[in-house]
Amino acid sequence: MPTAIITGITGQDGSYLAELLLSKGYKVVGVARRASTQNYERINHLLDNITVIQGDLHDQGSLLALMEEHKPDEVYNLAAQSFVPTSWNQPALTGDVTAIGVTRILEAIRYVNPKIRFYQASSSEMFGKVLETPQTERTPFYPRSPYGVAKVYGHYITVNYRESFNMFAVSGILFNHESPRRGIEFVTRKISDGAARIKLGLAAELRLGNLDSQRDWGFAGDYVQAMWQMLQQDQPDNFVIGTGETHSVQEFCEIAFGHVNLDYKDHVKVDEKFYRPAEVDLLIADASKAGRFLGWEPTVSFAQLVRMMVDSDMKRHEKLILAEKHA
Ligand code: NDP
Ligand code: GDR
Repeated sequence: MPTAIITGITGQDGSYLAELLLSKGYKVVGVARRASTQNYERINHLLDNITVIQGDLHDQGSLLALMEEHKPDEVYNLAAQSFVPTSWNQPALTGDVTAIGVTRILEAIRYVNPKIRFYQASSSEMFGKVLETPQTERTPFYPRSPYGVAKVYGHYITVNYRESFNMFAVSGILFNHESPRRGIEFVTRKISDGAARIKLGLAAELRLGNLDSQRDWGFAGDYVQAMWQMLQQDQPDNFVIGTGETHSVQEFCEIAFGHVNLDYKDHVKVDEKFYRPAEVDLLIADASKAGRFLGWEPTVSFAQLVRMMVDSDMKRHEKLILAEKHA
């Protein structure tokens, strides 16, 4: 039975990847940082089948101990300070976790067993102010936030350990991927949750920032499949993963509100508070290399994704309302 370590197990992707690896017969060890209150909402349903260990990307010793104790075959580094706006408020912390944290894991692997296969969660935010459209593995980077800058470091240190120490270290350059488990502050989930709350009379308006930015949005469940496939190749490499379609935040609003028979124009208010110091205007992936080498392709369309998220938030709020009534 192969063993996989997943950092960021409590996050959106961690939970989907754990489900996938369990279905493939892996022993799954998740790394979670210590908090005064446990935040295992996304993995509660998996706790009987996975091992969760305390560890932190700030702490080299905890990562070394992890590799020594669990002797993984594969390590997926999904942990990061991943919210772009926070990276302007906490740029040094973002650099320490999202950039240097990658080096700490690579060092732990190198010292304990350099044969361990390593996946780094790189990001389309590295393309930032894009120098080419669509973006491929060869498009130069131009990050626009401390988060994007940190991810560029994480990407290159992964490539560097591959080239310096002959390690099986891959960088998956994933475009935005969403799901009902997406963190509530990211724009897609903020909209699906907002539309549901407004529909159910729990809120009157939804305040958003730039409605014109365009993203290549896919379903997280599809994207964790690509992560696993990258580690099953004969050679370590970099792969772009995305749908090849781009849509604006406004289009997301139109479909989300339309799905519950509302017009977003009646409820969405633009609030400059949510504008960013430097914006990424347009991202669109050319994932043809992943298609050729991994046989990967997305299975959920943009409209299906939006409706899936709104349906899930409607159900969640309806349940909460019912529970309150019976309390
Ligand atoms: P989330 O923000 O949902 O999850 C991030 C995870 O990292 C959480 O489990 C968080 O723990 C953990 N974490 C944060 N800081 C530390 C730390 N110091 N030590 C250990 N763990 C830590 O992100 P996603 O699941 O959406 O994304 C997974 C990875 O993929 C991230 O690296 C992200 O940057 C990257 N990525 C995401 C994309 C997307 O569209 N979702 C696209 C491209 C890349 P806690 O729960 O305690 O906060
Ligand atoms: P992003 O995701 O920055 O692309 O990073 P996010 O959903 O935060 O923003 C997408 C776009 O929507 C615009 N926007 C708003 N964003 C938020 N969060 N809140 C708002 O109210 C709002 N209004 C408009 C933003 O300006 C932006 O243009 C995500 C993260 O998961 C990263 O970790 C990951 O690497 C990239 O996707 C790929």
